[in-house]
Amino acid sequence: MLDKVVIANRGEIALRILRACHALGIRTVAVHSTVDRNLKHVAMADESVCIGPAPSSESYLNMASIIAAAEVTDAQAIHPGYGFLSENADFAERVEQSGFVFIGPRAETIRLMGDKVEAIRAMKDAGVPCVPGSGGPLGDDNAANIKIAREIGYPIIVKAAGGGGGRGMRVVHTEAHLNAAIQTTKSEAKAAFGNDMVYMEKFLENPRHVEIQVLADGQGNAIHLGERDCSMQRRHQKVVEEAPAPGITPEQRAQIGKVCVEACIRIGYRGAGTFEFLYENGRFYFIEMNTRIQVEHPVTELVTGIDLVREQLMIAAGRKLSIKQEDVVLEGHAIECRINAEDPETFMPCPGPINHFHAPGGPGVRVDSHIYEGYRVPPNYDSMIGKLIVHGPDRETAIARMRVALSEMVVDGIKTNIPLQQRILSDAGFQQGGMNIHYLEKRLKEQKEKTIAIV
Ligand code: MV4
Repeated sequence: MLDKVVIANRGEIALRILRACHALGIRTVAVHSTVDRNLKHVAMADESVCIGPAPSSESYLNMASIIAAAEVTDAQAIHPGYGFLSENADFAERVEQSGFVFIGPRAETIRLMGDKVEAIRAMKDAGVPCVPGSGGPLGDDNAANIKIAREIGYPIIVKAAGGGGGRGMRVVHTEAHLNAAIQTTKSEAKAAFGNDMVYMEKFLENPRHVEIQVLADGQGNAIHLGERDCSMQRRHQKVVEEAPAPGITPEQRAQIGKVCVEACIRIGYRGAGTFEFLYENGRFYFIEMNTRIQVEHPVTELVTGIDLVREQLMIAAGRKLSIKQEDVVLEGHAIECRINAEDPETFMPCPGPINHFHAPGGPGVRVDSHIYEGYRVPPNYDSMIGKLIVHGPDRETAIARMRVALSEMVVDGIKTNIPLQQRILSDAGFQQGGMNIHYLEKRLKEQKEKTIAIV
């Protein structure tokens, strides 16, 4: 087993990784910025190293500082968590070249999945169903691009190969707007990602976001852990996630899961990974692969009973996967609400002091959070202060447990989105299940218009 791991992240995921390490008897090194010296996991870690000032560009994104921290503490491996350097192929490469284990896929795999055109090509070749599209980068020939779009059929979406997660895309409804949209997306992509390569897909108007969790050991073994529905989102930020996805049959799950597993084996995938699909009219369309542990991983953990971060550590230690596909049995239903330090109406971040904190509890309730009374949420990072995750024998029970848990939770001193989460959990559409990616934004717009009408 690994003996010492550097946790190259902060907040709830740093704490989550620390707990998984300690449960395996692995010592931990917390690396933190100056404003983060009071983080809960920093106090709990065996060692800690300050890696720079508050701006993440100088701390959590500072590759040299993080690798130096691994060197001075004589650690063996680096866990990047999510965000920050987690999907940076150059970082993974530098970590390995410095003699440490990067807890994630090979740098080459991260690079492949970071190029969305290449990722789609690789997945299509591996038999994964993709959105009808250009099947490659768009050239400068306007007439050729018009022809591609006609074949796909409008509306189409132009996406940057270097984008992902909702950055660098543009929907085109008619031929008259196509070439200008390609040019604009190209120049935005050049500025944002230093790469002006763009591609085209059929624009799916009302899909759901359904993603498949996989684990692979890079030694020829891979399994899938079913899917999560992440359609409840606002501006590409997920708000509520659940597993399993409402309405997906065991047969559909087994079929798409098998396809993902075969793709993992074919590309020599290693570690935890997520295949992101759009799901519309009963069909899955691959859009991207995430090569990291994700924020919403706990819902999969609760329905499968598998500790994903533990598995990441075991794989990084060179162990073969010990779980067989037939051992993966889904039980019940899990829901996660992201808890953010933000105004529940305006969504403005609200950093500040936590004067009072009561965590909910009871059967099937899990709180993944680093906050405590007296902690101050700094203004420098993402506003997520934790996740409330519940599990129950069925979706109705999970919803009931989440509503009670939200009502029990007290976070005083700052504004949080708990009131928003309560409204979502009480919403008829959410309760019905299977709403698409536009549902939450539509409901929020309706509510805002109503409020203005009253005032
Ligand atoms: C799409 C799409 C419709 N059709 N691609 C946005 C995030 C990025 N991962 C891909 N995204 C989309 N790609 C085609 N061909 C709609 C979206 C999309 C979306 C996807 C998942 C979750 C939320 C979303 C919100 C708006 C648009």
